[in-house]
Amino acid sequence: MQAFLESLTMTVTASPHVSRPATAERHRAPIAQGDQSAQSALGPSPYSAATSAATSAAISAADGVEIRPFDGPLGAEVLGLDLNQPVDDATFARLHRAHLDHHVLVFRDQRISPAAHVAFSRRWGPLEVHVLRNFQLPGHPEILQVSNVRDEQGRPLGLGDAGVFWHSDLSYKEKPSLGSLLHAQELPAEGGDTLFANQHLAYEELPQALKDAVRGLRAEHSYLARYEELRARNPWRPALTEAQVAEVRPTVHPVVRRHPETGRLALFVSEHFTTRIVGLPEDESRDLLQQLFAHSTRPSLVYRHRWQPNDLVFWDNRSLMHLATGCPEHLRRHLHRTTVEGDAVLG
Ligand SMILES: O=C(O)CCC(=O)C(=O)O
Repeated sequence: MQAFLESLTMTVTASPHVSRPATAERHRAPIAQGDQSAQSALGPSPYSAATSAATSAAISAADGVEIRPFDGPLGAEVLGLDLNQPVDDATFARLHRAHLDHHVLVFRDQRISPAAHVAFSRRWGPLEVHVLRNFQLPGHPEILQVSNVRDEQGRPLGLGDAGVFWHSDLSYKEKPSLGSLLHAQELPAEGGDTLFANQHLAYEELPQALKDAVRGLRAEHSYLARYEELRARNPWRPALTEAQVAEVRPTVHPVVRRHPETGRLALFVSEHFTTRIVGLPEDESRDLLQQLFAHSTRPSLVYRHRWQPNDLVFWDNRSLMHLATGCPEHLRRHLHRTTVEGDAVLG
């Protein structure tokens, strides 16, 4: 294993991609193809970036919804959809296909209520309730407030330091999350971007020897891995009760996971929650994880989301890791997150 670690060379060259939509013309496909894409969305399909990007970008005359892939390693924006209205099955199938192909969907200009956010999120599966109950949106236990805003008594409304380390949501659970939907409520004038890194590409771009070496490995994930470190930085983070600790017991997952819908392989370790590689001596485990963490967040794999008012961003936790870049402390940033339940991780 040591030899593999030494042979892994990392090149950090390109800067993260920002949200430049590819031109609609470049990706536009005939309407009939869009309909076929909708119909084929429910079956497992081998991944094909070129064809699926083209089909999911088709503009359907029926719904007027446009899906524009970004010119980068992941992501697409969705225009012309009002999530206050129910999404019909054909449009939903297109969104589903696009989500599998691009891993992040940015729904622009969604002036929706928390109830509409929850209702749309439920279309993708049952919703999780976060272990830190005190940061729920009152009346909506499925919404976690990601916020640095304080109430009149000075108490934080939400988890102000969510996502300061790269992670995939709820990877510490036996069944980690399928995806998360984050809705902008109040944005800072400066900073506050979110980065997303494509873990399929991270796996595919590993040197072959390392790819083979990590394929059968398993790693432990723990919610507690860096909890005390975060609490030392941010004393407003509550101490966990015994019941909360019991809710987030460490779990073990394959280091390389198979996406349950596309079958595509992805790296599945993160600096936030992964504590060790099972069965390796401590120093080898630490070295290998450090190499994988660095490799999996190389700028060429990353899309930088610069938030616009009322964006609703839906990402696939089975394909990506993400990171909150933070904003100056005196600026307010407030978002609502729902988290869709996923499946046990396949190796
Ligand atoms: O606030 C953000 O930009 C991301 C928050 C995050 O990482 C999370 O909710 O898991």
